[in-house]
Amino acid sequence: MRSTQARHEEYFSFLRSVSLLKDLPEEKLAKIVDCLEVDYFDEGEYIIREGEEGNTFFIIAKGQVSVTQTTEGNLEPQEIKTLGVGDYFGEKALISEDVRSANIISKENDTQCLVVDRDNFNQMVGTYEELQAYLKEYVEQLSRSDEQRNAM
Ligand code: WNU
Repeated sequence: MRSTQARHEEYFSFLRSVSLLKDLPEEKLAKIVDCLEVDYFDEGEYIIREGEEGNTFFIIAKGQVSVTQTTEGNLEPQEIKTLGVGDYFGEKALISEDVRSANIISKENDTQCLVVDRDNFNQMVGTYEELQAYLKEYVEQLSRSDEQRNAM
Protein backbone atom coordinates (compact mmCIF):
# COMPACT_ATOMS: atom_id res chain seq x y z
CA MET A 1 0.00 0.00 0.00
CA ARG A 2 1.14 3.50 -0.81
CA SER A 3 1.88 5.43 2.38
CA THR A 4 -0.11 8.46 3.43
CA GLN A 5 3.04 10.47 3.12
CA ALA A 6 3.70 9.36 -0.45
CA ARG A 7 0.13 10.27 -1.33
CA HIS A 8 0.57 13.62 0.36
CA GLU A 9 3.76 14.36 -1.57
CA GLU A 10 2.23 13.30 -4.86
CA TYR A 11 -0.77 15.62 -4.51
CA PHE A 12 1.34 18.40 -3.07
CA SER A 13 3.64 18.49 -6.10
CA PHE A 14 0.68 18.11 -8.45
CA LEU A 15 -1.13 21.07 -6.87
CA ARG A 16 2.06 23.09 -7.07
CA SER A 17 1.93 22.55 -10.84
CA VAL A 18 -1.62 23.94 -11.09
CA SER A 19 -1.20 27.52 -12.29
CA LEU A 20 -3.94 28.86 -10.03
CA LEU A 21 -2.18 27.55 -6.91
CA LYS A 22 1.46 27.97 -7.80
CA ASP A 23 2.03 30.98 -5.54
CA LEU A 24 0.20 29.69 -2.47
CA PRO A 25 2.33 29.38 0.66
CA GLU A 26 3.56 25.88 1.43
CA GLU A 27 1.50 25.39 4.60
CA LYS A 28 -1.64 26.44 2.79
CA LEU A 29 -1.08 24.00 -0.03
CA ALA A 30 -0.31 21.25 2.50
CA LYS A 31 -3.59 22.02 4.25
CA ILE A 32 -5.51 21.69 1.00
CA VAL A 33 -3.89 18.30 0.42
CA ASP A 34 -4.97 17.22 3.90
CA CYS A 35 -8.62 17.96 3.24
CA LEU A 36 -8.83 16.81 -0.38
CA GLU A 37 -11.09 14.04 -1.54
CA VAL A 38 -10.51 12.18 -4.79
CA ASP A 39 -13.51 11.30 -6.95
CA TYR A 40 -13.52 8.96 -9.96
CA PHE A 41 -15.82 9.27 -12.97
CA ASP A 42 -16.63 7.09 -15.96
CA GLU A 43 -17.08 8.26 -19.53
CA GLY A 44 -20.36 10.16 -19.92
CA GLU A 45 -20.86 10.58 -16.19
CA TYR A 46 -22.05 13.98 -14.97
CA ILE A 47 -19.73 15.58 -12.45
CA ILE A 48 -21.80 18.76 -12.28
CA ARG A 49 -25.32 19.44 -13.53
CA GLU A 50 -26.59 22.85 -14.60
CA GLY A 51 -29.12 24.29 -12.17
CA GLU A 52 -28.17 22.13 -9.20
CA GLU A 53 -26.82 23.49 -5.98
CA GLY A 54 -23.12 23.02 -5.57
CA ASN A 55 -20.69 23.22 -2.70
CA THR A 56 -17.50 21.87 -4.19
CA PHE A 57 -14.53 22.92 -6.30
CA PHE A 58 -12.73 20.43 -8.57
CA ILE A 59 -9.23 20.09 -9.96
CA ILE A 60 -8.65 17.51 -12.71
CA ALA A 61 -5.84 15.10 -11.79
CA LYS A 62 -6.43 12.62 -14.63
CA GLY A 63 -8.54 12.55 -17.79
CA GLN A 64 -10.69 15.09 -19.59
CA VAL A 65 -14.10 16.66 -19.13
CA SER A 66 -16.55 18.42 -21.39
CA VAL A 67 -18.26 21.67 -20.39
CA THR A 68 -21.76 21.96 -21.88
CA GLN A 69 -24.51 24.51 -21.47
CA THR A 70 -28.13 24.97 -22.44
CA THR A 71 -28.42 27.87 -24.85
CA GLU A 72 -31.37 29.59 -26.46
CA GLY A 73 -32.66 27.83 -29.56
CA ASN A 74 -30.96 24.49 -28.88
CA LEU A 75 -32.70 21.42 -27.54
CA GLU A 76 -29.48 19.81 -26.37
CA PRO A 77 -26.82 21.47 -24.23
CA GLN A 78 -23.89 22.60 -26.40
CA GLU A 79 -20.24 21.86 -25.70
CA ILE A 80 -18.45 25.11 -24.93
CA LYS A 81 -15.02 23.74 -24.01
CA THR A 82 -13.06 20.78 -22.82
CA LEU A 83 -10.77 20.76 -19.80
CA GLY A 84 -7.85 18.48 -18.94
CA VAL A 85 -5.26 17.72 -16.28
CA GLY A 86 -4.43 20.74 -14.12
CA ASP A 87 -7.61 22.58 -15.11
CA TYR A 88 -10.27 23.29 -12.49
CA PHE A 89 -13.99 24.02 -12.38
CA GLY A 90 -16.91 24.61 -10.04
CA GLU A 91 -15.61 27.90 -8.65
CA LYS A 92 -18.48 29.92 -10.10
CA ALA A 93 -21.29 28.55 -7.93
CA LEU A 94 -19.11 29.07 -4.87
CA ILE A 95 -18.06 32.61 -5.72
CA SER A 96 -21.36 33.89 -7.15
CA GLU A 97 -23.39 32.00 -4.54
CA ASP A 98 -25.54 30.69 -7.34
CA VAL A 99 -26.55 27.31 -8.75
CA ARG A 100 -24.26 25.46 -11.16
CA SER A 101 -24.14 27.33 -14.46
CA ALA A 102 -22.96 24.56 -16.81
CA ASN A 103 -22.71 20.77 -17.05
CA ILE A 104 -19.38 19.05 -16.53
CA ILE A 105 -19.23 15.56 -18.05
CA SER A 106 -16.38 13.08 -17.92
CA LYS A 107 -14.98 12.32 -21.40
CA GLU A 108 -13.07 9.21 -20.33
CA ASN A 109 -13.25 6.30 -17.95
CA ASP A 110 -11.29 6.82 -14.75
CA THR A 111 -11.27 10.62 -14.83
CA GLN A 112 -9.96 11.68 -11.44
CA CYS A 113 -10.85 14.93 -9.74
CA LEU A 114 -9.51 16.39 -6.53
CA VAL A 115 -12.48 17.83 -4.66
CA VAL A 116 -12.34 20.75 -2.26
CA ASP A 117 -15.46 21.61 -0.26
CA ARG A 118 -16.81 25.13 0.22
CA ASP A 119 -15.24 25.73 3.62
CA ASN A 120 -11.81 24.69 2.47
CA PHE A 121 -12.23 26.59 -0.80
CA ASN A 122 -13.07 29.74 1.15
CA GLN A 123 -10.06 29.21 3.36
CA MET A 124 -7.84 28.67 0.34
CA VAL A 125 -9.14 31.66 -1.61
CA GLY A 126 -10.45 33.94 1.09
CA THR A 127 -7.21 34.64 2.86
CA TYR A 128 -5.33 35.16 -0.35
CA GLU A 129 -6.40 38.40 -1.97
CA GLU A 130 -4.73 38.02 -5.35
CA LEU A 131 -6.30 34.63 -5.87
CA GLN A 132 -9.70 35.97 -4.83
CA ALA A 133 -9.42 38.95 -7.19
CA TYR A 134 -8.28 36.72 -10.04
CA LEU A 135 -11.15 34.27 -9.64
CA LYS A 136 -13.74 37.01 -9.21
CA GLU A 137 -12.62 38.64 -12.43
CA TYR A 138 -12.64 35.27 -14.20
CA VAL A 139 -16.14 34.47 -12.97
CA GLU A 140 -17.40 37.84 -14.22
CA GLN A 141 -15.88 37.02 -17.61
CA LEU A 142 -17.71 33.70 -17.62
CA SER A 143 -21.01 35.48 -16.96
CA ARG A 144 -20.34 37.78 -19.89
CA SER A 145 -19.58 34.85 -22.24
CA ASP A 146 -22.74 33.14 -20.98
CA GLU A 147 -24.76 36.19 -22.00
CA GLN A 148 -23.08 36.36 -25.41
CA ARG A 149 -23.95 32.78 -26.21
CA ASN A 150 -27.47 33.25 -24.78
CA ALA A 151 -27.07 30.66 -22.07
CA MET A 152 -30.26 29.94 -20.17
C1 WNU B 1 -18.50 29.26 -19.12
N1 WNU B 1 -19.64 29.62 -18.46
C2 WNU B 1 -20.00 29.10 -17.24
C3 WNU B 1 -16.20 26.87 -17.81
C4 WNU B 1 -13.39 26.63 -15.34
C5 WNU B 1 -12.71 27.50 -14.47
C6 WNU B 1 -12.54 28.82 -14.81
C7 WNU B 1 -13.67 28.41 -16.89
CL1 WNU B 1 -11.71 29.92 -13.71
P1 WNU B 1 -20.11 26.28 -11.74
C8 WNU B 1 -20.14 24.79 -13.86
C9 WNU B 1 -18.72 25.22 -14.18
C10 WNU B 1 -18.50 26.69 -13.73
C11 WNU B 1 -17.12 26.92 -14.34
C12 WNU B 1 -17.17 26.04 -15.61
O1 WNU B 1 -18.37 25.28 -15.55
N2 WNU B 1 -17.16 26.85 -16.84
C13 WNU B 1 -18.10 27.74 -17.23
C14 WNU B 1 -17.69 28.27 -18.46
O2 WNU B 1 -18.23 29.77 -20.20
N3 WNU B 1 -19.26 28.15 -16.62
N4 WNU B 1 -21.12 29.56 -16.67
N5 WNU B 1 -16.49 27.71 -18.81
S1 WNU B 1 -14.71 26.00 -17.68
C15 WNU B 1 -13.84 27.08 -16.57
C16 WNU B 1 -13.01 29.29 -16.02
O3 WNU B 1 -16.13 26.41 -13.48
O4 WNU B 1 -18.65 26.76 -12.30
O5 WNU B 1 -19.96 26.08 -10.26
O6 WNU B 1 -20.34 24.85 -12.45
O7 WNU B 1 -21.17 27.21 -12.21
